[in-house]
Amino acid sequence: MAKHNRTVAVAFCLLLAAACGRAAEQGDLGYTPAPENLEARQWFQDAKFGLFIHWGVYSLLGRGEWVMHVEDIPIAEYEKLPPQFDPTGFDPDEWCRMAADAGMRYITITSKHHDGFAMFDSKVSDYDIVERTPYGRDVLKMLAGACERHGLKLFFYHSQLDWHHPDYYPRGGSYSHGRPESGDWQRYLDYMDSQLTELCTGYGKLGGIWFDGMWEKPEADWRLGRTYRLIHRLQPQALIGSNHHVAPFPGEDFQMFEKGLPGRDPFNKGAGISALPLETCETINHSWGYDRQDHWPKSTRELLHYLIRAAGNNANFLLNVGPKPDGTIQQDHRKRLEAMGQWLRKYGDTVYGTRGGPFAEQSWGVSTVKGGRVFLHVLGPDAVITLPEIGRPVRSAALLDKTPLELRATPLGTVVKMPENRPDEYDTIVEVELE
Ligand code: H79
Repeated sequence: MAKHNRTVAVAFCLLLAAACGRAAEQGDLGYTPAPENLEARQWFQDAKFGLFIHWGVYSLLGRGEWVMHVEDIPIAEYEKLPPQFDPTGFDPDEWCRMAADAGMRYITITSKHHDGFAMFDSKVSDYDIVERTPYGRDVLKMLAGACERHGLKLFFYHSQLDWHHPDYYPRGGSYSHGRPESGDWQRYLDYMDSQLTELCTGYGKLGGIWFDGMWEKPEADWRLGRTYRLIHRLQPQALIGSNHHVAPFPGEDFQMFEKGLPGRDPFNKGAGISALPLETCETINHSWGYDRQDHWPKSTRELLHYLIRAAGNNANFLLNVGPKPDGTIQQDHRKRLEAMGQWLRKYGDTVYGTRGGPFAEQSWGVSTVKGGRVFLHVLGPDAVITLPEIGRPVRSAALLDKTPLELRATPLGTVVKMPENRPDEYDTIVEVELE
């Protein structure tokens, strides 16, 4: 008996040690989100729609934010860009008005992209907008003030990958033109933590931090636990997410997907779909940073359907614009955002504050649910739609103006007859009552 107990105790210790080892690797033992953080997660899930902004000195070239890597531009050449960056047309209130009119509830903007250039007044580096550009102003601070005035929350996109900092070493697979074959990784992480401290202390209450770039060195020690604890200590309500394409690590508060609905994004490395709030991001045209050759924006219909499908899949939609180097936003992109806002003013009730509905996505569209009300979003011209069996019979179905729709129970599920005249060109919304 004693021997058996010892065996059990040893086995338990081994298990515990293994579990601790795994958690220690990720640098965080038992993350418990603060009450403010849990509340912010609810807010985030209710908010549903945000504006993503990729803006930096790369915008000057108009060939996307990856131009330094794609054209293999030497650092000394790239450093000639900041002295040309003078966005005299930048009006943060105008950006916020545009976002709010589009029905967006938050903005996520690049504080630093892979090129390493800080779009804010950093004291731990001189490679920043205040010290290197003729404009000389902290655009993030200006935007933070405007967000406050327009009731929008502000998130910072921050690249962990850095093509400029000498201590970003060992490097990953991207840009390396003539960079030194040495560098102090821990010192780089200290630098990143210092910049994050600046971002978490000088810009008011943040919505969160949106990390990107650790996918380049998935095996490296990123000291995630330490960095995440720092952010959570300074800004308990700030939501941390990271675009690493794998399952969320402890300390993260939402899970994101790039260019695809949850689990269907092209970069997915078996990330699964976690119980955290979800967000998917996409561009209006084909580029994140300004691309002056890309005149092919997605249609309002396609963008609205993306938002609605995201909601039906229990996720937020973070839709990107890449402002021009002068700080203005392309007219054709603005027009689409305006149209989305018009639609949301009519039908937002079936999107904001909802969660993914009881019917999984079907060929006809998606469902959302809010306080027991179930909405079907029929996105195609289907004459009839079939609701799969979910163990709760469908009692009735009606358009939002209460026009009842005919139902028929079949072995495949409940068939709903769609009206001949559709009240809306993008989405026929049907409210169903379940038993
Ligand atoms: O910030 C945006 C992108 O810059 C970043 N994540 C989003 C949110 C991102 N990092 N990596 N990727 C996206 C995918 C990389 C695509 C690439 Fe390419 C293919 C890089 C080089 C070849 C596409 C084509 C981008 C530049 C050329």
